Amino acid sequence: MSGFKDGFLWGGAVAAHQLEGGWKEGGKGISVADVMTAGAHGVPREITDGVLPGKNYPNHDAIDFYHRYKGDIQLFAEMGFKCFRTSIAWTRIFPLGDELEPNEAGLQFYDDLFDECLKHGIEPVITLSHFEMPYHLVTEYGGWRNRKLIDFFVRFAKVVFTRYQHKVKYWMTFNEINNQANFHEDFAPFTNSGLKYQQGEDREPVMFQAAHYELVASALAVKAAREINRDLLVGCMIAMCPIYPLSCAPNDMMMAMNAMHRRYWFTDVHVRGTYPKHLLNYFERRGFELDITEEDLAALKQGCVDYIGFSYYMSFATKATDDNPQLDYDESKSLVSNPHVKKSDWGWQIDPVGLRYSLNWFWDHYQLPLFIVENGFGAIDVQGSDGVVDDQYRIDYMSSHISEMKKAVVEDGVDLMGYTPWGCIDLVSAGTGEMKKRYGLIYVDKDNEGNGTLERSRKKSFAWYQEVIGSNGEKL
Ligand code: P53
Repeated sequence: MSGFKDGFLWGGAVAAHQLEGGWKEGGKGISVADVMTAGAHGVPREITDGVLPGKNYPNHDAIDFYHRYKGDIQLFAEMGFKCFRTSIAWTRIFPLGDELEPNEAGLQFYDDLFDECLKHGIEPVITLSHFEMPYHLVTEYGGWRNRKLIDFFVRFAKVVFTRYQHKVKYWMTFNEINNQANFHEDFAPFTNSGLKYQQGEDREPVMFQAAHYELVASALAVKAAREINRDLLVGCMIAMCPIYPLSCAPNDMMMAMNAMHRRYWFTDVHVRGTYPKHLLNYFERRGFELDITEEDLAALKQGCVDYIGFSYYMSFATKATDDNPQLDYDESKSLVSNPHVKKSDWGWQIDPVGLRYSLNWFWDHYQLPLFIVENGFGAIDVQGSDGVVDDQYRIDYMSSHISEMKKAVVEDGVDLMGYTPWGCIDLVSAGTGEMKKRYGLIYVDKDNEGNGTLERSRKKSFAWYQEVIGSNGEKL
């Protein structure tokens, strides 16, 4: 017996902006992903002021899933997917974000998409906000620094919960809400929260304020889901990169603990509906005056999530330094290379054991069902003379991670709902905007410059994953 429960949700994961394309079709509005150019490893994506002529915006056309989804879902079904995680592009439903009425053409698109999944016995698993909020909410309201965003988000959530309640059971509110712990760079604040910082602005309290409004919005959405239909399950979504101490020096250990506090407090609020005291004390020490009302605190308590969805790609390491006596964590400065693990071509540390550790960490802290909603290996794939990508490295990555995940379930007793590897079909990288950083089990013929036939083909990993699912995780 493999230890994975009956009905274990094997599948794959994507996000609307990274594969759909059709950026102006069906009345869709411009999202934050539509104003980001292509970058590369070490070259950040440029966030432009609106859509400018002559720039390369890879998300505009992506892999044209908007028109090709039927064929793609057919391929997922062939692999045996039990579920498919994608997001609803907020801008298809509310093109500007602040309208009172939704856009019917957008709603119809997702009706058709979910029907197509269900026809093949594939359960949709849906993220509400995955790096694709309406750009209008950035220019008119300053993104999530504005309390008004709570109402706009909750309206969006209620519309889609109501519309799809009989087609979609599993939901998540904000994708990788904790990426913005890395607030010194521009990418995470913008993709998470539509934040653009002024020159010289103190970024940290702005991030905490935006995150607070999101957590309140998330809680209100959870509450609304329960009122609409008791059967809906709503989770949070956390980017889990466990942070190890570089050594067993006591201060390195404390540094790692503080780093975990500063990156994962979001989960405490989602799960327990209260702020951890260490964070409130930190706000006080730093003199941050945040707009957190009694009403907000009551809302947080009423909207605790049903499960914890998380991504896992890599682990981090940190150490104490003399210039940081308080052992404060600053993600842009505090991370060090771990000499015990290898790295991908994009510098992501490959650590399958870290997945078992992460599963146990979440389970020990929260005792809520867990769902691995992203995991995978971004690599440069080359088609062989027969047209097939021999991606043994991806099989090795996934198989070693699934094997650790199995230990967490069978030996450690963690309650795991499912596993949906990221980018099950090649798509646009979020971090770099490249096509070249591929995760798929299905190859898509398109390059960084946008050339290619968009034809789909099965990689070696396709048949491998089909066997994994077919054997419920026995054959790795
Ligand atoms: P890309 C950073 C760290 C961990 C996960 O990432 C991250 C990021 C942001 O880049 O993002 C998630 O495409 C995210 C997906 C994304 C995937 O990981 O940069 O939820 O949208 O595509 C992989 O290689």
